[in-house]
Amino acid sequence: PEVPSARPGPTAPMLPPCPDSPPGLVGRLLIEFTSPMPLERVQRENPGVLMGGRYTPPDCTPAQTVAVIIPFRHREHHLRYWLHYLHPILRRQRLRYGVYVINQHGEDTFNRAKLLNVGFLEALKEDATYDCFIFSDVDLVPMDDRNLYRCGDQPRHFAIAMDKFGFRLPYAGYFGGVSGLSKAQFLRINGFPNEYWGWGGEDDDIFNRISLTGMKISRPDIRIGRYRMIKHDRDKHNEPNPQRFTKIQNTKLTMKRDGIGSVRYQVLEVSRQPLFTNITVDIGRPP
Ligand code: UD2
Ligand code: MN
Repeated sequence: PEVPSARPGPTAPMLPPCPDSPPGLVGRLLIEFTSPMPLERVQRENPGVLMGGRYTPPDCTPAQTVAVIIPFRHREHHLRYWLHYLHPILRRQRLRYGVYVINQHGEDTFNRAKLLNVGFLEALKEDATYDCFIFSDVDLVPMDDRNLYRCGDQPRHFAIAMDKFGFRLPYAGYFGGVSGLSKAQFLRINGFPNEYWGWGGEDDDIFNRISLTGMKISRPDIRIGRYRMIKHDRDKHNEPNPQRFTKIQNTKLTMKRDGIGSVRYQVLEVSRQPLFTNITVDIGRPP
């Protein structure tokens, strides 16, 4: 009988695995936030990005599928810079990825970590093959494209040398800004806390969860993990959370009941934009 040809057809191309070190990275990048950044320009400059902010390398098969999750409210002009800088970087890194902006509805107190939990669940509803989750502030842009937005065998902290901290790690247990966990690592720590309303502490709670489950943080070289943060004032309705100092003492007790297994929210809108998927969500308000 006729043996079906193993030759790759136009519908199912057989591409080689993407290389561990992608060729064509440029290294140190010039990042500035002064020139205006219209979305139309960003769209024009990223024709390979599909609706919803999805991308798949044309020339190789990536080992992972990466969901980039951004906690968000009222930061449209930061998002335009983020999209402008990050899409070309992620493309050069040969990632298969999607960008999810998790937009907190209403004007109640902001809750970054809860939004990130929502992002994890909603991204998986969009595409069940996501196996790596990168959680990024909207105002942070890497200054070096060798800082690969991938997951590894330990949770990864990417934003280790920020301009606002003099390009140093502010303290050993710092896990803020941009971090990445595989699906399995995220589930192992019961996701992130839902009960940190307002600014601060949630990143330290996540660090505690990782340590308490016996995992170790992996970080890039300090020369590569450099970031610029777009200068900003503290937002309205994201005042420093006065409970944060006591809460981070109790992660061991709270992480079992408070996390991805207990997150309650209501999705109000999912809209696929040219460069990202916007998910507007009602996450409630502090008790
Ligand atoms: C630091 C950490 C951040 C987080 C936060 C405490 C750095 C670079 N980042 O950020 O990861 O731990 O402290 O909660 O150290 N956001 C909005 N709208 C708002 C408020 C916040 O979109 O009204 C989002 C946005 O993605 C922002 C992020 O939340 O980048 C963190 O808030 P921030 O930028 O005000 O806090 P910052 O810079 O002190
Ligand atoms: Mn910030």
